[in-house]
Amino acid sequence: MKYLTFFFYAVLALSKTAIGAPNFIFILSDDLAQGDCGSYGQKLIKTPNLDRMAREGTRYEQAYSGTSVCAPSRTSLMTGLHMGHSPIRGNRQAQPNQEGQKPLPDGTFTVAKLLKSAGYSTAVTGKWGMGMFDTSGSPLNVGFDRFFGYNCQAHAHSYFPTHLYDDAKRIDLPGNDGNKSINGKGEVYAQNLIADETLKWVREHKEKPFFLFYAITLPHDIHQIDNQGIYKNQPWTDQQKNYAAMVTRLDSDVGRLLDLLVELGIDKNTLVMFAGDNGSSFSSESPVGKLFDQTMGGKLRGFKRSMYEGALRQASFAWWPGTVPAGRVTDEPWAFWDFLPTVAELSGAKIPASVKSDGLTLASFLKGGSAPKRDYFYWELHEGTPIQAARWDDWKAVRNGISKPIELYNLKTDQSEAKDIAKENPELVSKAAAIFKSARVDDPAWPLTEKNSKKVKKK
Ligand SMILES: [Ca+2]
Repeated sequence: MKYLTFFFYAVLALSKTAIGAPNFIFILSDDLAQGDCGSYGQKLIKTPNLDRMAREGTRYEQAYSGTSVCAPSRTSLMTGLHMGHSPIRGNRQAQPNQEGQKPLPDGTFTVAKLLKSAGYSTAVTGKWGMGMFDTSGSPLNVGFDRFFGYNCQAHAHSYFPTHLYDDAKRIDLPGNDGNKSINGKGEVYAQNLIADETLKWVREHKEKPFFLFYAITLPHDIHQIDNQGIYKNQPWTDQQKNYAAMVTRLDSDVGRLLDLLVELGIDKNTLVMFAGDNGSSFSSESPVGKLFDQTMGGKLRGFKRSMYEGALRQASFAWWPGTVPAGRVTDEPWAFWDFLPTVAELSGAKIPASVKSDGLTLASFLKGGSAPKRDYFYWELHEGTPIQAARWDDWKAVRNGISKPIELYNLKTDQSEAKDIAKENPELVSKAAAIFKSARVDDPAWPLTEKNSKKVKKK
């Protein structure tokens, strides 16, 4: 009888999910530069586990984020929408001096909802930034069963915060000062706790399909670390040492998760994707950007909050032993809004007919095939004057404000976007202008005018 009961529940558990449906983990790092990782050429900062992902999996030279700051980039990843259709197109506090960003609107469809509908367990750990718990954008209202970490981006500026959230419940960390300067200190380094809770959740959910969105805040500003580790005695500033130690901690926490998947025997049934959420927060001339050569010798132009490749191209890997080819490096492009249709295909979960994703499935590309063909990629960003970018084939167009001229670059011959060839190519500029118009729907919250300009703090 006992066995019959077990069998009954086992069948019930499997009935909503296809047998053998893979687990999905998306690890998102915050403000990591492509050039911070060893497999992209970094010499001073050690990233052995990300290097392992590249060696045992596939490394992407042209993986594009949703846009070039946190909240909208994450929105694109979660919703399958590019910035022309995204409900969030810039970082914005919901209320001044309160925790939480402008929330995802009621009814927003997400990767978590999709997979939950197919019987997956779902969790997000780390930093959210798409709505506090009492709003429509709460992670617990958009398809996640489990939350642990920071809800608010501003709160996440402290790595020794006075509190975190366990689901929607505030947990106090009384030994921490919550100081948002490099001098912050305390008893609990938030990422250590977040990493432990993340691994615990995976361990508890190993038996049936799960989706984990692991949004690690490192190495985002403010640059605080509990231990400078192997960089302690380097002749660098504390900010440089802390930054390097944060990238290496991010790396070792990725390693802990990969090791756990192997230990639990679920590595061959788990797709792990890794990417930064936007480019470096440092210019190439800043002490951190320069010391660590984040632009890889000037290979990529621009950083966070711009529309150039250094802001949009991320360090990115896919790891799924036996399914994703080992050691492959590809420069075929893809973007965050492809993640939703990709997991739909790989899991067999059905996207409702009313939901239109801007993305294309990467299922075959991940397994060694070619990237899907598309008409264009589109980005915009509302931080001060709204800015736009588009890419089709090897052409890249950037407009740094509605009244600014459209710049045009050929990424094949000019990856660093050094030579604006708009004047010589009026027909391509016209094409870019048409994309800048047709790729987007107007949203009163994100008007494409220069009137809502405000000064944005630059590092
Ligand atoms: Ca970020």
